[in-house]
Amino acid sequence: MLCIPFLLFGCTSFGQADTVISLISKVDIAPQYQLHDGNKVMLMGYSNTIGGSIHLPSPTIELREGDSVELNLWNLSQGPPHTIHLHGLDVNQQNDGVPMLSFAVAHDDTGTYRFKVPHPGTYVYHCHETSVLHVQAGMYGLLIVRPQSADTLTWDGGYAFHSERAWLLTELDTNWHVDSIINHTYDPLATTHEILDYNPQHFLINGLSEHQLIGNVELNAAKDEIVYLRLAGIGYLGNQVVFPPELNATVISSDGRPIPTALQLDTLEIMPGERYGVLLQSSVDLNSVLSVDYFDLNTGSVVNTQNVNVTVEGLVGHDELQEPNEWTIYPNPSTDVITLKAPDLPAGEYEIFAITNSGMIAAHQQINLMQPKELIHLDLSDLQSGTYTIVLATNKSILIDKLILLKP
Ligand SMILES: [Cu+2]
Repeated sequence: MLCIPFLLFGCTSFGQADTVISLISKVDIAPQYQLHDGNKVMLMGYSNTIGGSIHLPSPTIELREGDSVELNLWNLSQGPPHTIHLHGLDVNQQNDGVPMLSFAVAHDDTGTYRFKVPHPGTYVYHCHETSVLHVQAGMYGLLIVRPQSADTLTWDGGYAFHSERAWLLTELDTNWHVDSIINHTYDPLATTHEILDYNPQHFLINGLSEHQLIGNVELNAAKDEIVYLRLAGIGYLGNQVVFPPELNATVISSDGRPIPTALQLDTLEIMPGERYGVLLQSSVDLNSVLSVDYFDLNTGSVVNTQNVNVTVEGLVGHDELQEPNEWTIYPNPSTDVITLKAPDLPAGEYEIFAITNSGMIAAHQQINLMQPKELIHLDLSDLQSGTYTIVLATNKSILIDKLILLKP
């Protein structure tokens, strides 16, 4: 393999990967990360840049199914070695970031993980070196894999959605975020590490808590808008998410895999390291609260609850494409073939779906619009009578409407 010395990363091969991502592991030398009570703590984390401060969580890695990836790590954290473990992603052992089974990157050194992205879903990445300490220190982030076909689908042949949110749940114990721990000297035998009891005082969603959630971590949607909520737990407590019943929360995936039968529920339990995909859709206006409990894994007792504001108002738009009112489906009700007319639709690749009330895809067709103003036809003669949601999607946008199918 051609290997060219590169300014930032010692050795980078060009032309091999569809996606190249570079992370730098860093450490704070003074408290910088601000908590809800105004106090600041020191972090150890990953960043995209040499300068600037470290954030919780570390940057989200976004990948596309099937792409070949080069993930570079440059360790600038002054002390211990680090890795990037791709939690839940099926890559080979050499590239999975478990130090004893692959490699670790020493201070001032670089390393590259190479893999082909196996499956769409929600994952987490974190350091696997002295991981109890380094994960709490801040070395974690979300990893999201989207399917090849469309950004508005959970996976090929899966569920269509209008918008998505991703929430990473964890805690923070300020006693672990002090100089002697965050800037600890590397000791391969770990004899000098004295791990304190874990008594977190901060209960985080995407690194924020309490009033910090307002305006940052909220669920604002329109009526009938389908929201795909990606949830992941990376703390040392369990989480229980309680949804307002009006959101019709439906769990469709677990740990990055579709579950065989979608599960409608109001309460979802998430254990450390687990990930879930949940579809939310309200048919009524709503001003409510979604709560996240943090509970002790030994005793089961709830230690803290964080509340996320939920607002549903307005109508779900056809607003991502122009001239929404021009989008029509006819005939409606229909008996078999429907015609979609959207005069201002640009030429290009489209996907059409007919989705049942329970969220399953009943019909799916790929369309290549050669010119604007072309009519799109969809044969639904194999489907049973009922109400369907018709979705027209591109990589970036989505049109959605209800159709009634009445069989003779
Ligand atoms: Cu580490």
